[in-house]
Amino acid sequence: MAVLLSRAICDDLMGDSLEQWIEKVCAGDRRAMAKAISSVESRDPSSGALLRALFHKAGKAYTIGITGAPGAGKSTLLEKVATEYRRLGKRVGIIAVDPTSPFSGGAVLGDRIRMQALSTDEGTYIRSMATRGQLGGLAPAARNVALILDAAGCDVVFVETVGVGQDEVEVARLADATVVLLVPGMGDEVQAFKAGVMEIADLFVINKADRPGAELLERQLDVLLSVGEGRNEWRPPVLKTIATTGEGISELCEELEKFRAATEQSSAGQNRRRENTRLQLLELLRQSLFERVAQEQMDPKRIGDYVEDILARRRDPHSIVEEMMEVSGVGSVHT
Ligand SMILES: Nc1nc2c(ncn2[C@@H]2O[C@H](COP(=O)(O)OP(=O)(O)OP(=O)(O)O)[C@@H](O)[C@H]2O)c(=O)[nH]1
Ligand SMILES: [Mg+2]
Repeated sequence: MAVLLSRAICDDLMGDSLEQWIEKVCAGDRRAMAKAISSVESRDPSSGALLRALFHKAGKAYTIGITGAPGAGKSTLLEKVATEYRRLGKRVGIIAVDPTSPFSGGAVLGDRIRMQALSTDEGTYIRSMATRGQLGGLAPAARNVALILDAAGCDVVFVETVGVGQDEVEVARLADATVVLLVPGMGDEVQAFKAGVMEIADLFVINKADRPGAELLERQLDVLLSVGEGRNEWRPPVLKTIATTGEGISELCEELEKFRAATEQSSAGQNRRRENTRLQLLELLRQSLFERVAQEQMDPKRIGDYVEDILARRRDPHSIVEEMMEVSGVGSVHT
């Protein structure tokens, strides 16, 4: 796949200064972008300076989170929506957050991405990200990758996550707009409630509307939404799509643009951006603190010893964490 990074590509850019590298990223140079993303994902020493510089070049992209149950058709839908934005001349970035199977131990790249047509397109950049191994959390990592794509000139950045856990829900929420994908006949309306997904949806999409039960699900959603009506400025629309044929895709794009226009100036939109920024700041602080401690003390052997101590009730976890913080010079938790 063209978007995957190879060691040779990294070496290719080794001669660049940080300034040249940043310049290339902002010019949309794919190799520079790939290197930037890898650098940020592995949190290598150059990533901090890079992110600081890119922050001032970013801020123009419309980020759209799309979440839903495994196999709901997110990737199929995304390919169609992205193609529509490409038709309008927009540059598109796609981050596919790939739930790492505990059995395979690594992300199965490409397997879950049904975007062959787009992967060779000049104006589209697709990147897969593993859920596991993101030191400091998935949401900050995804946010950083989105920032790079934004700085690189992507007008729209999509983040696809499987809506199974809190992490994924958080990732979907970091976007400017969150699309929740449901499919008929899966008891999704109940699932959505459980995962707290109802609250984060700006738009509902009933995909696989060619299947029986789409109207029923639509009615159920309408009832649920009418309960919250009047409380918010924006009532999430419910759209029906058949991602495989492209039915309903242009309507979805229209709604996405409507939402964008509605939230750009509104107080609800401003509140959301403010809340997102607050979360981001706190995440970053948490990540920085974690890494300061982690570098010195996250040795698996040492952690293993602590675990044994706690299991045997020789020590309590609170005082161990206190001690780790103190040794790292972060200070005491209970100051
Ligand atoms: N009948 C029908 N099938 C669909 C539709 N949309 C997607 N599919 C099929 O559903 C399957 C899963 O589609 P994906 O796009 O990979 O779903 P996903 O949500 O991205 O899946 P994960 O990333 O693995 O969670 C594929 O076989 C698609 O062809 C639809 O509207 N109708
Ligand atoms: Mg997918």
